[in-house]
Amino acid sequence: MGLRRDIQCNTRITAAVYDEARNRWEISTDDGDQVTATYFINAVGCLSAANIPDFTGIENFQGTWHHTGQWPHEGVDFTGQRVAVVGTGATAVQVVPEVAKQAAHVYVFQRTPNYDIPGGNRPLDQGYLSEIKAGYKDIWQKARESGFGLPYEVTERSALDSTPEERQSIYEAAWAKGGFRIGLETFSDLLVNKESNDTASEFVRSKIREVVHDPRVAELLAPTDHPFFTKRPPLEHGYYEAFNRDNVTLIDVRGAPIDEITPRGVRTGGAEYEVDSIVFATGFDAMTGALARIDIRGRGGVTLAETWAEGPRTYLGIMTHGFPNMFMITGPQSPSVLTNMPVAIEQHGEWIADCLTYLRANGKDEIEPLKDAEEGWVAHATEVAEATLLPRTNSWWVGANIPGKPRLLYPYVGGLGAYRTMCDEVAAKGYEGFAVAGQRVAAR
Ligand code: NA7
Repeated sequence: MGLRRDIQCNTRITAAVYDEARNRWEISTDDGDQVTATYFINAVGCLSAANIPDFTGIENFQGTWHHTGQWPHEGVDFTGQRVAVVGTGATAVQVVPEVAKQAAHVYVFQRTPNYDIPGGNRPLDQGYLSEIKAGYKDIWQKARESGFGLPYEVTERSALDSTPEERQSIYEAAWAKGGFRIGLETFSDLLVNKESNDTASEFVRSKIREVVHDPRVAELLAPTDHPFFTKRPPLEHGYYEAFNRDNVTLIDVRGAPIDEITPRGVRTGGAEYEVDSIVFATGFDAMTGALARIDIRGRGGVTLAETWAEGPRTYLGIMTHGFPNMFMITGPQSPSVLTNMPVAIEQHGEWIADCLTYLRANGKDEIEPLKDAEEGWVAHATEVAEATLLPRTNSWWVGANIPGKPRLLYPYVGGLGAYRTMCDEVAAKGYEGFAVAGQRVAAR
C-alpha cells in the first residue's frame, strides 16, 4: 500500500518498524492498515497511557467504573449514587467537587495528599480580556522565553532573604492571583533549597487548614511527606471546600492500602465501602507509557523498549540514537510537562518542521543523533535534575507511580527558554550532534 492521508480517527498504531535498507518506517495500525513513511513523528502525548492499578477483584465489581483519562464522551451521570474516587492528583481534584454536587455520597481514597493551589478559572470581564488581547504578542513572547512557558514575573530572590511578614505578603499576593504563581513567581529558590521551600509548604498547609472545618480531615489533607512543587501541584476549584460537605468522606489509604475491589465496592483497613461507581483518578504511565505501548523497532530490529530498559535516552528529548528519522514531540528529557504544554509543543513542532525543511533543502533524508551527543544530553539533564529537590519525591515526574519503572526525572528541568536557545543553536550549526545523510530516496 502506498502513502495514505486518510488514516481513521480511533485507529491505534500498534507497530512502527524502521526498514534500514530503504530508510523507511513501516507503520501498522490495529485495523490492519499499513503506512510507509520517511519520517515518523510521535505526538502521542505525555499523559495519555492510563494507569489502572492492578487491584484484586476489579473484574467482579458489579457497579460501573471509569478511569479519568478514558472518560466517556457522552458524560457520566452520578445523580443519587454512592461514588468512590481513588486518587487525589490533579484529576481527582477536578472530579471530586463536581461529582459531590450530584452524588448521594463520595468516598475519596487518598494515599498521598497534595499541595493544591487555586486555579483561578473564572469568567473574564471585557476590560481584562481587552487588556490581554492588546498585549497578546508580548505575553506570548514572554511565555516562549520563560523557564516554564508562562508569562510570569520571575524575581531572582531567596525566600530566606525576606522577613516572615514580607514572605507572607508575597505568598498572599500570588495566592490571590491564582495559578502556578505561588510556586514560580514568588521566590526563585523554592525548587532548589529545602529551607526556602519549607516556607511555601507551610503557607499552603495553612491555607488548607483555613478552609477545611474538621481539623482531623484538614491534617490528613495537608502534605508533610514531600516539599511543595516537587510533585505537580493540582489546580483546584472547590476541592478543599468539598470536604466540608456532609456527603464527602476522606479515606486515608496510606497506612492501610486498598485491599481489593469487591463486587459491591472498595475494601480497605478492614472496612468495605459500598458504592455504585468507582472513578479511578490514578494517573498515567507518563512520558514513555504511550510510546511503550507501540512496538517500535529501529536499526537492526532493536526495540525502543530494550533500548530504554533502564530509562529513556534521548538527544534534546526529540530523537534517540538507533531510531533514525523518528521524532518525539515533548519526549522524555525535554521540558514538556514542566512547562505550559502548548508552548513546549509549539517549540518542538517548529524545530522539527525546520529540520525537515533543512533536510529537503540540502538533499538529505536521514537524521539520527550521535551516541556521544545523546550521552552528553542525558548527563546534562541528570545533572540539572540533581540540582533540584524534584528527584527526591515520589511522583509521576520520576516514574515512581508505576511499579518497576526506572526512576529518573523524565522531563528536563533546565527551563524552556534556555532549552529553546540550545535547540536553535544545534540547528544553526547544521544539526550539531546529529548524523545527517542522504539522499537515498533517489536511489530507490
Ligand atoms: P496523578 O497526579 O498521577 O494522581 C494519581 C493519584 O492516584 C495519586 O493520588 C496516587 O497516589 C493515586 N493512586 C495511584 N495508584 C494508587 C493505588 N494503587 N492506591 C491508591 N491511590 C493510588 O494523576 P492525575 O491524572 O490526577 O494527574 C496527572 C497529571 O495530569 C497532573 O499531574 C497534571 O499535570 C495533569 P500517590 O500520589 O501515588 O500516592
